[in-house]
Formats: sequence, C-alpha cells, structure tokens
Amino acid sequence: DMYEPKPEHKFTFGLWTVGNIGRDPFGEPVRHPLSPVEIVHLLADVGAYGVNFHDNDLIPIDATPADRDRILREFKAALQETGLVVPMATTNLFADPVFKDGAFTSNDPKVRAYALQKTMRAIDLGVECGAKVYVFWGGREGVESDAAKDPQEGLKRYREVINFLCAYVKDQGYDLKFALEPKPNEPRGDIYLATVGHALAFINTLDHPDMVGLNPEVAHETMAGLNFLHGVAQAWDAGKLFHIDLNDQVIGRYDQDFRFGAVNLKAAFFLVRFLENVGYQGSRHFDAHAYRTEDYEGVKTFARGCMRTYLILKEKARRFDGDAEIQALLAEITADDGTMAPFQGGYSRDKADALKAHPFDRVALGRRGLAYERLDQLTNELLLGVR
Ligand code: ASC
Ligand code: MN
Ligand code: MN
Ligand code: MN
Repeated sequence: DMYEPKPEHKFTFGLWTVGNIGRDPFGEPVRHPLSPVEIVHLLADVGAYGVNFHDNDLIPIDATPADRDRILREFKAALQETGLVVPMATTNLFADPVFKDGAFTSNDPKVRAYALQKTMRAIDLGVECGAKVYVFWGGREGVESDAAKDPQEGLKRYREVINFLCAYVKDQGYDLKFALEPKPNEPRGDIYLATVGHALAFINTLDHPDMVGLNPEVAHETMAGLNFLHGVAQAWDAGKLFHIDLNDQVIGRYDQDFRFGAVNLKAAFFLVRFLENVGYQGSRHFDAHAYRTEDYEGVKTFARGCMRTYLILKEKARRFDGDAEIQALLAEITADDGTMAPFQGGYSRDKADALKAHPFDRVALGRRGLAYERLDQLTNELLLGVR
C-alpha cells in the first residue's frame, strides 16, 4: 500500500487529539477517557511516528510527585515498546480556572508567575521525553472586553515571559526551540497574536528571535478568514516554520479541528505540495479530533484518514508537477523573453533612469488572457482522479 504511513513521514498526534472524549459546550463526553499508555498503543496501531502532549495530558495538574514518577515511567515504557517518539511538547495554560483571564498575560501577577513556573516544569518534562520543539498556544491570552486589559500591556507581559523562558532554556543547556501558535479567538473573545503575521512581527521584538518560530494551524488561520498556505509560506520564507498543526475548518464556524482534508481538499493539496516541495523537515502534526459521533473505531479511522489523505495529496502533488499539460501552462504563464533583464535585480541610478524612460505597450499587456481557468480546472480534474 503506497499510502501507508512510515516513520520518515513524521506523522504525529497529540495525546489530546485521539484522546479527545467529545465534550463540547453543549454536551457531555461521548467516549471514555484513554490513559496515555493506551493512546500511545492506539497511535502505534494506526502507524503514527510520534506523540505530543500538554503537561496535563500526561500528568494530571494535581498529581503527587509519586504519581508523576509512576505515570512517566509507564509512558516511557510504552514509547520504548512501540518505538514512538515525542518531538514536541506544550503547556496546558487554558483548562484550569486559574487561567480564566490568561496565563502569561493575566492581570494578576500571581497567575503570571504561576504560569511561568508551570511552563518551566512542563519544559523540563517535555525535554526529558525527547521534545525538540516547544509550542505556545495562548488560548486564554486575550480579552472579552477591551476595558479589561491594555493590549500593549498584554504584549509586554507576553514578551517578558518568552524572553525569560528562552533564557531558561539556554541556562539549562536544552536543545529546544519555541513555536508560537496563533489563533484569533476561541476560547477568548479575542486572543493576542491572532495570526501568523502578528506572531512573526512579535518574534522580531524578542531577545532571542533565533530560538522562536511558528506553529501555524490550518483551522486557526482559516477561522481568521485567511489563506493558510500564504501564512505558511511567509513563515517558511522567514525561516520560522518550526512546526505545523494540520486539520481542517469551515470559515465562520466554531473551532472545528476536523480531520485533515475534511473540508477544503484543494487547499490541503496546495499545502502538502508546498511542504513537500520546499523540503520542510519538521513533524506533520495532526491537531484534530474525530467527530463527536464516533467510537474508538471511528477515532482510528479518523487518525488513519489524516495520514492517508496527506500521502494521497503528496502523490497528487508529484503528478501535478509531472503533468505535461499543467507544466506547459505554468511555463507559458511565467514565460520571460529576457527583455526586462536590464531592469531586474537591485537598484542602480542608471537602471532607474532607463526604466523610467522605457516605453511599455500597457494596453497589449492588459489584453493578455492568463488561462488560470484552464489551470484550475486541470487541478480539479487531477484531484478528482480523472487525469
Ligand atoms: C494546543 C494546540 C491547540 C490547542 C488545542 C487544545 O496545544 O496546538 O490548537 O492546544 O488543541 O485543545
Ligand atoms: Mn484548533
Ligand atoms: Mn493547534
Ligand atoms: Mn486545537
């Protein structure tokens, strides 16, 4: 089976993804909770490469030190047994009531200090399990009312904590990079660092910008109404695509975290093609969960579906790039007769003067049809399996 997941594909899932019990704001859980060890075995069963976690997916927030040691021992034994690895870890800074007004950006300095303590401990735990990337999803960092918090103050607090934690990682000698995960809203009315673009600009204001990159999520940029591929491309261009959260989402709906490819197959296709063609080496992490209608058989179908769709789209990308008609169209669209070479590249005064004096046939340039309709239809037909 050419669509079978293999370790080199670097497919990972969070403990919280296949472990999602289907609670929502209107309804109780529909699946019984699985232990971390059971989740590791489920993921091994479906062919995943790795498993990621929030600190409290693994160790309950109120665990005793003895609980912690036992759980960690059992979890590591399951990793040993299955060969799964832990490429990424993160902190749960959103579920407990203490974080109702944010963690790093809470108005309460005690909450901010507690969040910092919790994150240092969670970093230690993640590194102990082998994580090389540490994700920051600030789900509660924001407001419902702008009367409550000055957004400049929120950003200042955020920056101070990320700077502190970068210094902590260096001081500990950890081999660990940070990845900020933007989201525009939900669970807060408005969340700080709402999109990839916001986060990229913020990184440049940090003490150690080299240590900090992005973990863009399909659903989150889509919730903001944005083109996910464009955000990913800009993160890649900036050398900041440290990790990626794959799933799917309908614009304008609640935070759905659907199976990869469940909504917008064409967008998923161009995303996979991008990741494969630029040579992205990081995890293909699925931050998604099965529909609330599913039992654990359905959860396995969901997880297998995420990986299988990725691999099918990867094969489609190979065909797109090898399709003579599509490639001929692309060559035609980007054709260059070389006459503009004197005006390209960096600035010189001579070049500027020559370009200012050059006559263009504006009307002829504007009359040219670009055949994007044909290109897009060919793309659809390739995806629909008739070419
Ligand atoms: C994460 C992450 C998210 C959130 C969410 C928690 O670590 O990437 O999008 O937490 O999945 O439910
Ligand atoms: Mn999400
Ligand atoms: Mn995510
Ligand atoms: Mn999520």
